[in-house]
Amino acid sequence: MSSNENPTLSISHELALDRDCTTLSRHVLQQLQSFGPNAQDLSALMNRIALAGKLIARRLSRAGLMEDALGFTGDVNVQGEAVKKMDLYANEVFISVFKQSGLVCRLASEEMETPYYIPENCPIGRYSLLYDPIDGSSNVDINLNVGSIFSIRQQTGDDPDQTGQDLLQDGHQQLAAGYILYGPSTVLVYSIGKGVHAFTLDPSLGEFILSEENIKIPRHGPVYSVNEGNFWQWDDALRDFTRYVHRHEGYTARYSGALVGDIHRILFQGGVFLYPGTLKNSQGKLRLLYESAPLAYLIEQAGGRASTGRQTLLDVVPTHLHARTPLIIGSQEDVELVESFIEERDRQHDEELIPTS
Ligand code: AHM
Ligand code: MG
Repeated sequence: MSSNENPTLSISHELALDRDCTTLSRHVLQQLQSFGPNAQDLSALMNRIALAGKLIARRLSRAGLMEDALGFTGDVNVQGEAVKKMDLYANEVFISVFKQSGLVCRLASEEMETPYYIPENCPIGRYSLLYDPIDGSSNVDINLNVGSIFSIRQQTGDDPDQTGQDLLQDGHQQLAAGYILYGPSTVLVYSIGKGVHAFTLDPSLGEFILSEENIKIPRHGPVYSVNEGNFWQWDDALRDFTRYVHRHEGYTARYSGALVGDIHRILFQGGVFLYPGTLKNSQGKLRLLYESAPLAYLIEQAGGRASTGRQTLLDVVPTHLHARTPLIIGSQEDVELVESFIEERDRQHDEELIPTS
């Protein structure tokens, strides 16, 4: 070392450089400690998801200046919801990115009634990508945060009528899951069953760079995140929980209208997100395969809990591709608190049913 070199400075430079070099694909390989074919596949799949995220982030960042980027298409999707131009664009981005990958045989999303097959990838690929291309679409036209949610599953059976029947399995079958949050910066959070890690898009490099490794959700947090406008439509247990947080110090409400943003906050700060069943939709609004299950996988990997209120969310087997479930997700203690209100009301209900002699 020359006499004018500062050792502390050079160590911190080295660390910074090392961090700058931890790209998503390298991280996947490091996590799996392998360069074998499966590890290469997962690394390539994550790389493709990252590319889709970059393309969507680019369009979102300029949407207000473009003709035809914002607003509705005039169509209604399989869920009966009005489709936005960004929904359609993002859905097509994922398809086109994976068409070229050679790895994914089919894609299933919120915007398509049945899975989209890429026959030329099927003999070798046999991975399925399930995704919500733009989650929180109501935020798009007002320049607030939105997200994409993704889940990768290995195709285990044949699907002769191409309706995705073999995808109707529980959430433990996911190989990888995560989300991309399009906020002040674009952040990709993922898990391949080895912890939860966040990458921030560095626009000058055009790369997602590791920004937070092994994220652990606090066991308890102050946030409760729910659309309280639906209070009148909830059952008593959910009203009991809401009254509880209103009457106890230490809780604060946060609800952005985009699940990904709300979950991101809870992942880092702790708390609970709820989308329970309502009078209009007994199973709530959120779809299991490409919204709730991937987020449940991620939150469990971070040490949290996800539940329908009566069942661990990852245990739920959907009855159809676009099946919905109530979702209660976040810090272990806060989810358990909500579950305790449900259990108590169920107990009272059972007691009422017992005939008195
Ligand atoms: P989307 O995927 O069609 O945008 O719907 C899902 C979104 C979630 O991001 C969000 O938590 C929820 O819908 C908000 O719904 P509501 O307006 O009923 O509170
Ligand atoms: Mg959604």
